[in-house]
Parts: sequence; C-alpha cells; structure tokens
Amino acid sequence: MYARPIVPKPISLSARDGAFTLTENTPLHAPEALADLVRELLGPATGFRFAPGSGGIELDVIDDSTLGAEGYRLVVTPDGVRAAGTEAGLRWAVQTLRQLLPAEIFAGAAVPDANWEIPCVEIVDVPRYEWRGGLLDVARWCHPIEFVYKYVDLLALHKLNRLHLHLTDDQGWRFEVKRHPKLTEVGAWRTESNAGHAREGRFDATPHGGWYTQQELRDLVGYAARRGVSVMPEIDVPGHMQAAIAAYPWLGNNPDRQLGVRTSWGISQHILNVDDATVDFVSEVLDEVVDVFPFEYVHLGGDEVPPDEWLASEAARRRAEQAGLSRVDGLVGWWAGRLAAHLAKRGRHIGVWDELLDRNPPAGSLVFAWQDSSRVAAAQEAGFRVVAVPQEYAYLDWAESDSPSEPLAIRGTLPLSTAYGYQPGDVYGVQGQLWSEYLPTPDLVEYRAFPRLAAFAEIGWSAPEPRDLAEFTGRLSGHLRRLDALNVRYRPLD
Ligand code: TNX
Repeated sequence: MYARPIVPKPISLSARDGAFTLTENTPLHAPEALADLVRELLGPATGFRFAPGSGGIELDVIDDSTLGAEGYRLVVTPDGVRAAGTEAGLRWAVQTLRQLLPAEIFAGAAVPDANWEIPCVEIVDVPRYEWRGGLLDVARWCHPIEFVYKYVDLLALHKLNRLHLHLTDDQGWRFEVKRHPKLTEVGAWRTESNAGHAREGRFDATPHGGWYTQQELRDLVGYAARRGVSVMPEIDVPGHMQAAIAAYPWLGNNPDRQLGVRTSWGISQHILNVDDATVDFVSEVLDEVVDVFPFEYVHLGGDEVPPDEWLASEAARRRAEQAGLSRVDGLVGWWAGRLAAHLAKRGRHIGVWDELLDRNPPAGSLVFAWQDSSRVAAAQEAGFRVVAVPQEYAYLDWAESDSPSEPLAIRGTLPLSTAYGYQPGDVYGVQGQLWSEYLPTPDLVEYRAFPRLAAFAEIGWSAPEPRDLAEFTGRLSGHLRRLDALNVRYRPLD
C-alpha cells in the first residue's frame, strides 16, 4: 500500500510507521541549486522559509553507481527527510517528496491551517529510460511562453526530462532569427485558421501569430534545466517549411511565386529547394538555434516531404544525380547530411523523424519513430538510437474516446488504457506527442495531455511489470488532486 500515490511509480517503496511534519522551523541542508528548488516548490503553499541547517530536509550528493545518472534514495523517518543521489537524481527526489505531502502543497499561495505531514517511507528509485520526453507543437498555435513554463513544470512533476519544442511548421515560424528577420516578421503570422470549424470544413477568419525572442527561449531553457528538463528545439526541414518560404520565396522551388503562410492543416506541397544558398541559410538559422539551446540534440524533422516540386525541378534532379541518388526523394537524406555535418562542427547531434530511415540518415542520428511500432523496430535494426513515439500509443493529440462530446481532434482515438499499455521494449526513450492543430488554447492542450501524459511518464520511468491499469487509475485519482491544485484542465477519468 502506498502512503500517498506516487506518479510515476517508484521502483521500490516501503511504507513505514509514523510521519514527519514540516513546520516553519524545518531546516534544509542541500547544495544551493537544490535548496533553491526545494524553496521554490515547497515555499508557496507552506509559506515556510526552510532556513539552512541540519536535521530537517537533507539532500546529499553522492556517487552511487547503482543509482545511475538520475536515480535517488529517499528515506522519511519521524526525525526528518534524507535523500541521496546525483544532483539530477536529487531533483527527482524533490518531486517525490512533493508528492509525499498533501495535494495542497501544489497550491500557488499559502494554504492556512494545512497539516504538512509526510508519511514515513523508504524509496529507491531509478528511471527505466534515459529519454523521457514531451513534444509540444508551438508552431500550429503559438502558445504563450507562460504556458510553456507551466508545461515544463508539469513535465518535471512527472519526472519527464526532455521538452521537444516543435518551433517551425507550414503554419508558423516561432523562433527569432536575428540574421533573417522576415522569418518572424512574415512567417510568424497567418491570416486565418481552421481550428474552430474543421469538422464543417469552414475556415475561421481570425488571424493568428506570434513568436518567441531568443532571450525568452534562453530564459526558458535555464528554468527547465533547473528542474532537470533539457529542451530540444526542432527546425523541421526540408518539408513543413511553407512559413519560411512565405518569408523568403527564394528558399522554395518557385522563387517567383509569393506564397502565404499556410492557413489549413495537412501537408504542404511547398518544400525547400536544394541550392547551396538555401543550405547556407538554414545553417545560419541553426547557428542561432545552437546559441540559444545548449542541449546536445537539434531535431531537423525530415517528415512528410512530398517530392512533387523536386520532381519538377531541373536543379533537384541534377543534385540527386550528383549525390548518386536514384530518386529525388533521397534528397531528404542529403539535406539532413549537409546540416548534420554543419552541426557536428558545433558539437551537436541531430534528431530526425523515421521517414529518414529510408533515405540514408546521417550516422549517429537519434530516430524518432512515429509512423507505427514497426518503425521502432526498423530503426533499431538499422542500428540507430530510437525514441519511440508510435502514433497509436504516443499521440496525445488524438481524442481519448469516440464520444461526440470530445473536443475536435485530428484523427484516431487513443484511450488512457492504450497509452498505459504501451510496451516500448529496449529503446533509448519514449515521448508523448502533442501536435496542436486542434489545440489552439492551453486549456485544450492540458485536456489532451492529462492524464495520458502521466501514463506515459510511468512507461518512461517505472518498471514494465506488473503494469496494472486499475492500480494505476487508483493512484491517478489521488494524483489528479495535485493537478487540480495546479489549475490543470485535465480530462476527467471515465
Ligand atoms: C504527423 S508526426 C506529423 C505532424 C502532424 C501530426 C498530427 C510527424 C512527424 N508529422 O506534422 O501535426 O501528424 O497528428
């Protein structure tokens, strides 16, 4: 029996008799960055200062190979709380400690008269996968930066350690590029959107737009890092680039044609051309990207590239021939290779969507297998590190049920039980995906994300067996009180 429901479930947890109660005099002993985190997470609801001192909450950085890079031990006795692990592990210990407190600890302001009792317990906890991610699509709808912060908090609460930020797409460019300002001046704005009326096939005449400054993103990256979340930017090439081509028509295959930023969903036919100048342009963009995002991976997309414009282009056919490619669609791999070489000089690896598998991906690419589970296996057989995001399990933008009362969704149905039943096997990681075509507001993102992202967090962190849906939903109903306190508009359990 759990003293309180912990999500994701720890590898081992033994409940003990008794409890330790936080008071305004509870001292805190921890390295500075972790002490700051404890005060940030436990301070608002309790109103306590957690002054430096021993005998209350003690977090010790230790080197214990059995805990790996992110594991921790946490022991609560009637005398206090002691946790040990690497700095990264201790951040997760703090998240567990938070969940050992009553749900009011998640309130944003002081809760008078609360009893901050922590049941005695011994926990040893180590994550199953190294990459435990959440993709957020801020290209289709530019979610407010404050919401992206909240999303980072929610990832960290669930011990998810990667935010995959999909920054560019046909429908909008969200990353400030100082050298090429029209990417945001033009590419960040569209004249209409169809999120509200897609079922009727009508368009919504409201314009939409927005973008993030480099400084805003740098601040976000720092905030996320303090919570154990690394941010991977995605600049999706050579397809999904209509917003950039609208800004700089010479990047496209019909430079005399002025396109607009795409206003409907689906796949644009308009893709980047294969000129050296275009590769240089994207390389310059990436130089600014790596300056803002220190994480070792940059995702370069490579999904859904219709070859029609290249088939009609003399330059593309010549380029394919020079590169020894039998078909022009191999140029998707050529693009990835050119950019991977550029990023390698800056010490970065690339992420790619699994379409690249058939197009000679650069060695060392991290493959995000999305089309279905067979692509996870294919990427592994080809010898790549794989993050498993097969849509039938990981696409949290799908509706949770077939009920007509569900908010509009792009396609497919993905019940909580299906997400929780996913068995990714021996992969590098897993990630829940939130494409935002039909998620124009933070409330809708939250409705789709939760509780399924909590299920995904458990797949990423906890031991695979035994996985018992009823036991999980039991813990989840307690966990949802925390999301209530955080004002998360999750979908209620059925
Ligand atoms: C496919 S997943 C896409 C996205 C869409 C998503 C909608 C992937 C690499 N490409 O562009 O938003 O489906 O579910």
